Amino acid sequence: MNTIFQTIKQVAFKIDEAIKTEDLGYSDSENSSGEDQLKLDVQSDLIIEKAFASVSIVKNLVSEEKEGVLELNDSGKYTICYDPLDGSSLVDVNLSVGSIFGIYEGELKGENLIASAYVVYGPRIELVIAEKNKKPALYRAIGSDFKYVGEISMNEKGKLNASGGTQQYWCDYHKTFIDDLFAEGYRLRYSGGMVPDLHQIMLKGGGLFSYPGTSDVPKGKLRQLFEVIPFAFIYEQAGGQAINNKGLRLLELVPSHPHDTSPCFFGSNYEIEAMKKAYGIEDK
Ligand code: FBP
Repeated sequence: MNTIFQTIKQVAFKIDEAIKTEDLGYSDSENSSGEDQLKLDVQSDLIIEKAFASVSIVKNLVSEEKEGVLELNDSGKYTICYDPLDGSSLVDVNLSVGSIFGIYEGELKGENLIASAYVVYGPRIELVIAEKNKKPALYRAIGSDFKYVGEISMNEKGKLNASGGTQQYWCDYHKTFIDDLFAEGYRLRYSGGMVPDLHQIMLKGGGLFSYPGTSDVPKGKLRQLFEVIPFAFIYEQAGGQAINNKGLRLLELVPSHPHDTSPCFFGSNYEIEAMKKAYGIEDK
């Protein structure tokens, strides 16, 4: 597994370099969700593909930017599902973005995720790695390497609220739930970049990130294999929770298509229990 994490560290520096130097324009291609691809999306995807091509324990790669499965090594053990540059549309306004990696063994579903990692490209490059039975580990790029900073642990209750989804299409009880959090004194922290938003909530001790199903996008926007499940693993390892609009743990999701999305709620225990109450979800 260490070879995979080392490769992610190498990739992080290359993508950071590309962000700082490359053309921010659109390519003439679309990703499999029909979204116009930035040249940086395509470039970041290629950087990751090239870097893992020689990592023999990696059997397959599945990218948010591409349709289908890229087979690398027959004798490999793991499939890496990744979002090469999440929030890429924020680069041209100089906001933080990220890369997300989910490492699966066997069928691509939540319970088969065995480790995950993400990189934040912000004022500094930071990396978070999560493995089973360990608190997530935070690393920071110093010079040409990553230095271990420490473990990440969430409090029972936080102060930050990142509420995604188009508000005019929120259902009433979701609106009431979010308004009640603000009435309790929560502060709004939503940049439009899932990686920096979830990173901030975890490092600042807790709160809630939500991207619900809405009347215009009932299944939510964020992708299960590349975005939602890898972060659910990290949040649970840090002592938080991660569920969908029905109260199902996001780590129990079984996507029927690699690009399936899901409504998602990530947070410390107090906020997730408050969400369940607002949604009328009883604990089984
Ligand atoms: P991409 O993976 O296509 O970049 O989209 C994901 C994302 O940008 C998340 O990072 C973010 O949380 C969300 O979409 C923002 O959505 P919206 O623009 O609807 O607030």
